[in-house]
Amino acid sequence: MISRSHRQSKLPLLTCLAVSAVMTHGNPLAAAPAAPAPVRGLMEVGHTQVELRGGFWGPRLKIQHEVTLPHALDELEKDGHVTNFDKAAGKFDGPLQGHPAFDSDLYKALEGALDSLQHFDDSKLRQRVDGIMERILAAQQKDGFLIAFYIVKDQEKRWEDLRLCHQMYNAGHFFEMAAAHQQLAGQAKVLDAAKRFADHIDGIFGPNKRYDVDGHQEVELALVKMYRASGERRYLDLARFFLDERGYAHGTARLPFDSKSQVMPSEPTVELTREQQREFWHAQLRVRNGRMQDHKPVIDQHEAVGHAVRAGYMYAAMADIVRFMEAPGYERALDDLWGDVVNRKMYLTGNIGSGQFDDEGFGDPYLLPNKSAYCESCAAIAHVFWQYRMNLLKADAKYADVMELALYNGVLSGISLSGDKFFYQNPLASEKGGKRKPWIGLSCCPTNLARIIPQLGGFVYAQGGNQVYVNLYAAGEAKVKLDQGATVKLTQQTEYPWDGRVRLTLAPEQAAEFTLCLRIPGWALGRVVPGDLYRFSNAMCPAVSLKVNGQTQDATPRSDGYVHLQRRWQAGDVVELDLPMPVQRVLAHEKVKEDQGKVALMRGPLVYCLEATDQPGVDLERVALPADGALRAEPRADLLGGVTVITGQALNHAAQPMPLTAVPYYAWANRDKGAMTVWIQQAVKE
Ligand code: FUB
Ligand code: ZN
Repeated sequence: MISRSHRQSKLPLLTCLAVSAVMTHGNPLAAAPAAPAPVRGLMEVGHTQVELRGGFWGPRLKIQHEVTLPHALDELEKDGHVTNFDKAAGKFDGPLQGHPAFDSDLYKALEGALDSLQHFDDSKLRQRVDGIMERILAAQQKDGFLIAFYIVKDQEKRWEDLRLCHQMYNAGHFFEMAAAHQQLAGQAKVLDAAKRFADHIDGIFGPNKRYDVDGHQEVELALVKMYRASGERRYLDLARFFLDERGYAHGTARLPFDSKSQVMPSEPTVELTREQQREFWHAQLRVRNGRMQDHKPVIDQHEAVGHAVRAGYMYAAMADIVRFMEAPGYERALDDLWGDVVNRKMYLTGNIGSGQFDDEGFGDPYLLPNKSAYCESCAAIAHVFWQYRMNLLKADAKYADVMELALYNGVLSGISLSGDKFFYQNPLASEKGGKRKPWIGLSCCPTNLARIIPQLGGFVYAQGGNQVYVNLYAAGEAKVKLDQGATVKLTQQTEYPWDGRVRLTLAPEQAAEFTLCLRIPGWALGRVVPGDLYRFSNAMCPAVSLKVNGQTQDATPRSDGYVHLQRRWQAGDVVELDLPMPVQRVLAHEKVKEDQGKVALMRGPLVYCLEATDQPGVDLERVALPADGALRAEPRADLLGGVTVITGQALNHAAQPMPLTAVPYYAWANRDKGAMTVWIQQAVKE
C-alpha cells in the first residue's frame, strides 16, 4: 500500500461489482452541494486538504492504515457486528450479537477507513469497506430506520427508553460515517440512506412531536455534519432541538423538568463506599440525572458533570451550534464549562474523567487521582473534538493548546505503537503496569482511535477570511483556499514534537496578500495549560525565534495566542519558527492533593512518565527528584519507535543516587509490563 495524494486515488477504484454497486456514476462532485459555511468563527481546513508526511505523524498514519483499520474490521466481523446487519436484512440465520449500540462501533471503524482511504491507495480495503457498506444498507427499513438490534429483536420497541439504549448514538455514528463516505466517494448513496434515517427521526422527534433526548449524546454533532454534507437546514435544527431539549421533561409537550414527578436521587457524596457509589450510579442510570447531562437545560449547565464522553460530544455540538446559528446562552455556558474542565477537572495528559463516581465521568473539582483515573480513550477524543471546535469558534490559540495536550498524551496513549492493542482507561500511574488489549468487547475506544488518527491532518490548519491559521506543527503539505479565492500551498518540514524547529514554505498560486497566523504554543511561553491547574516550576522560557525569508520577526503573539504575519506572500517564501524545547518540571495546583509534593516532566507538548523497565529494582513511588538536578533530552532512535527520553539523576528509596530515564507517556506499556508514574516525588532539601 503506497501513500499517494488522495486526489489521484479517489475515483478509479471501481474495480468490482460490489464496489460499483455502491458507487453511482456521473460527475460525483457536481452533485455535492457546497457545505454551508459557519456564521461565526473560522472555517475548517479538513484532513482531505492536508497530507501528513514523514515526521511524527506520517509513520503513525501508515500503521493506522496498514494495521489498525484491517485489525479493527477483522475483530468487528468476528464479533458479529456485520452479520447483525445480514440478520436484520433477513440473510443470516445465526444469532444476533451484542447490545443495541453495537452498530456504532462498526460505523466508527468504517469512518476511519473511509478517511484513511483519502490518503492511501488501497483497493483491497476499499472493496472491503464497500462490501460491508452494502450489507449495512441492505438492512435499512423502508421508512429509513436502521438499527440492527431493533430490526431483529422488536420493531415495536425501536424508540424505547432512549436513556439507556443509545438509538441516537447509533444513528449519529451512521451519519458521521455517511458524511465521510460522501467526501471520499463524491456521491450520495450512503448519505441518502443517512438522510432517510435522519428524516425518519425528524418525523418522530421535534417541536409538537415527541420531546425526548438520547442518553448518550453524539447525534447532535453528527446532525451538524449532515447539515454540512447535505445542505439541509432541518438537520441543524434537529441538532439544536436535541440540545435544547436536555433538562426538560420528556414526553409529548415541552414541559419544565419537575424533579418531584420523577425519581431524582440526591447527589452522592464521597463518603459512600465504592460499592455504594456503584449501586447509586446504577440506580441513577434509570432516572434523570447529570450523568447524561440531562439534569438542566444546556444553557444552565455551568459545571462539567457526568459521563465524560457524552459531555465532550455535547459540548462539541454546542460549539457547532454557536458556529452555525444564533444560540443565546450557549456560549456563556460553554465558556463556564470550559473553565471548569480546564481549571479544575483535567488531567495533565489533557484527558478527562476521574471516575470518582464509578460512572466513567467527571468527579469533584481538583480530585484527580492518578492510579484510579478513568480517563477513557474516548473521553480524550471527545475532548479533542470539543477543543477543536472551540478554536474554530473563537479563533483563540488557547483551545488549540489544550487540544494538542490531549492529542499527544491522552489520546495517543490509548493505542500501542504497533497499532493493534488498546487501552480503554488511561491512568497516570500504575503499580503493576498496564497491558493494552488486542480488542475490547465494548469496542468504543479502539474504534474511536481507529477514526480519529486518519482525521488528524484536519486539526493542523484553519482559515478565516484572509487569514491562514497554523494550529499544529506537523510535517506535510496542505492546500488552503482563502475567502478571496486564492489557494495557498503550505509545506511544513519539522520533527515536532521532538524538535521545535519548523520550516514552513508557502506557495500561493499567485502572489497574494494574506495573514499567516502562527500559534505560539502556551508551553513555549511558560504556560503548561491556559489556566492555573498546572504550572512549570520555572516559567522562564528561552525566547521563541521567527524569521521570514531569513529576516528576524517579532515572535510575540497577540492576545489570541497567534503571531500574525501580514504581507504579500509569494511562492517560495519561507517562515522559520524555532520553539525551544527545554525539559520542564511541572507542578499541580495546591488543591490537587494527589499531586502535592510531586513533580511531572514535560518537553514541548509531551508529558513524560517513569516506567519500571527503565529503573529496574526501584520502587517508582519512592523515587525522589531533586529540584535542581540537570535533566537532559536524549534522542533515542532505537527506543519505542524513536523517541526523545529525559535523563537525569534521582534518589532511590534509600536516598542513594540513581540514574533516571523518563519516556513519553503516550509510549508507556509497549515493553515489559511494570509500574509507571507520571508524577514523581520531589526530593526534600536537607
Ligand atoms: O456507551 C457507549 C460508550 O461505551 C461510552 O461512550 C463509553 O464510555 C462506553 O460506556
Ligand atoms: Zn470508549
